[in-house]
Amino acid sequence: MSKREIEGDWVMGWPDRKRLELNAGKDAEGRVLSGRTPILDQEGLITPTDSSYVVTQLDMPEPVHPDDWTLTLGGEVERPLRLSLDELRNFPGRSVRAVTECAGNDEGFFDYQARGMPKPSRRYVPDLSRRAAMKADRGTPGNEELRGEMGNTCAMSGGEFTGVSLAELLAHAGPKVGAQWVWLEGFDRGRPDPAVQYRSMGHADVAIDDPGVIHYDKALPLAKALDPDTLLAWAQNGEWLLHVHGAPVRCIVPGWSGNWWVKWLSRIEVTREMPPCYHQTKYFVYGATPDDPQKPMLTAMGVRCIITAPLDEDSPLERGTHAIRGLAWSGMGRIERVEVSVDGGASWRDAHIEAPRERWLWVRWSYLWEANAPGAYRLLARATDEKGRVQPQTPWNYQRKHFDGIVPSDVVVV
Ligand SMILES: Nc1nc2c(c(=O)[nH]1)N[C@H]1C(S)=C(S)[C@@H](COP(=O)(O)O)O[C@H]1N2
Ligand SMILES: [Mo]
Repeated sequence: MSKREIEGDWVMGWPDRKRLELNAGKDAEGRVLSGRTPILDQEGLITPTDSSYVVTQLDMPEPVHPDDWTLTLGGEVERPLRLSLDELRNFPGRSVRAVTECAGNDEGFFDYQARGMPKPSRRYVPDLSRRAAMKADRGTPGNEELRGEMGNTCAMSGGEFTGVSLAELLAHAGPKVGAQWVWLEGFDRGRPDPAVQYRSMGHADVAIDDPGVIHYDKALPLAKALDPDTLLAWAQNGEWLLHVHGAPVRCIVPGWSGNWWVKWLSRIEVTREMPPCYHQTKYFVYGATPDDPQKPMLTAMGVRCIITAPLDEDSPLERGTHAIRGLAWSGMGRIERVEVSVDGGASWRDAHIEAPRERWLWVRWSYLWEANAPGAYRLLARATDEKGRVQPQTPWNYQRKHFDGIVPSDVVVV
């Protein structure tokens, strides 16, 4: 071993580089209630499970032993099902690699672009333990407090999920003519915390709905439920699903924001009409203002492209060659193109996209920049997906969901 020790962690008894670390919010017993991915430190495409972000809208449920778990599938079907985990695992399996992204991820960048607020940084994430404590005492934050609140960021991770296609189960059960929705329910319960919605609005001076104590539920339109990549998964990254990620079984809905990926799944019901799920009709909706009569539910994400280096805080940069690097992904499939501008958008060049380019996973991209003249530079990156969509796709909305704008890196070369 060389005399110089690596500054980092000890792994398997040897000095090693620092491992990724989840930024976590914990309860008094040290149990994780929420977490954010250290995305700037991630190498490769798959986020290690321990560093994958964690979001829970209601109360974290008690774990259910896999042998005691059952899934029911009923409603508008010819043959209702009741399955144990072993029975579910006997259906033809499938693995999908996909990005999970919370609908409210990067919400602070909306304020930066639309309202001239300071630019957030993915290096600094909110104090999640403070938020967990706030959630526990159900306090409603005041407007002042919310203005000082840092927006949600780093609520995104890439993973490989293993399970069965929901379509296989539905085919077995036989949806009746007229069936339109597949209603998915988790066994977690709780009363939605008003602070969560106030934070996503950035102010607390409007009345919001209180549905009381509910199960977390979502109803997928039949077409998305029948997409073969929509899974019921029991494994993530080669291991059984962790409790915080919805064990024993959760839903995987590639391309659609995290709120569709129902965790702790226990009940499926096929219906003709959309059931009035709170997290589908009141929260996780678009709309220009809180009283906008048009509040469509969120579905597919827009087109995302983020610069991971260099960031504003890496400035000043030495003159010379710099790799501009980042990640790009889309809610509607494969990334076909990434372009970079080093002159604030006056001209664009193609970046190199690293293989593989999977349909639902992000891609890594890079561009070698010859920064030979001192000065201030505005670096931009934008992506195009297989549907020809270029970012941004999602306009400002009052809960600041699905941000997919182009965020510059402003750097100085000396
Ligand atoms: N049962 C249940 N499923 C849920 C939630 C929840 O509160 N309860 N939160 C949703 C939200 S808003 C997100 S962003 C994702 C987060 O998944 P993760 O914690 O595995 O990253 O789970 C979704 N599935
Ligand atoms: Mo979310």
